[in-house]
Amino acid sequence: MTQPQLTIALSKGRIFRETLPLLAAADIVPLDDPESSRKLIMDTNRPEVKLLIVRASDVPTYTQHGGADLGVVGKDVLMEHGGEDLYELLDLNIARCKLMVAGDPQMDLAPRRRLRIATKYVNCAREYFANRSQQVEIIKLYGSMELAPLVGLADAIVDVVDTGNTLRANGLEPLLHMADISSRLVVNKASMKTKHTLVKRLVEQIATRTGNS
Ligand code: PRT
Ligand code: MG
Repeated sequence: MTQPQLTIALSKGRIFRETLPLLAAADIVPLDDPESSRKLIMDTNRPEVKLLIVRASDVPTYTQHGGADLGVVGKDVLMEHGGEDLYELLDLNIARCKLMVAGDPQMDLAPRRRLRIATKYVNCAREYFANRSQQVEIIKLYGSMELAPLVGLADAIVDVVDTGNTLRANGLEPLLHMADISSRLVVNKASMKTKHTLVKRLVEQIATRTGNS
């Protein structure tokens, strides 16, 4: 009998790098390096396990529709996506950062003020400011958010912050803490049923490295 395949979607860069030791705990070692290879489907030492290299923001979409069984994705991306048809299996405790409102340190953020917020996290921003009962106009951007307040496109931004160096280099400061972020292992609901044994074993093995076991 042939074993079912298990596919895991993840993005290259920091998530790939920080996921490697966790996969190794499950005896999964990629046979290529996504930084040098152009392959989008990567073989591993385990013939039944493949890694799919996708944009960070596409991981929930691939996984939700069964393009991948599992995904490794930042909680920021997951919250923004909504996570329909996905189960969150594990907090992997990697690629940690914070989702913040940032802007000029002199900025008046009082809830009575109507703000223009530039962000790629449109849904997260809308929900956060609604909970503060603050009126906002959201301007969707795909990158270089820090530029928006500098040229008067927005009063403030919503973005993930690690060291804060990128903000400071542009004269901005983190102002309001929205959420602590780390990457999560997600599974599509159908795969959870049909590949339960494989998924369960993988989760147990990875959990020994994440402090979840
Ligand atoms: O780059 P691309 O547009 O393809 O996608 P992406 O930016 O979403 O992917 P990637 O690999 O950059 O980030 C993947 C995940 O890593 C995010 O979804 C977060 O969960 C997590 N993460 C952790 C971060 C950071 N730390 C981080 N610092 N994601 C982005 N950043 C950015 C930050 O916004 C700033 O522009 O990195 C820059 C440096 O941060 P500072 O604060 O250290 O200066
Ligand atoms: Mg990036």
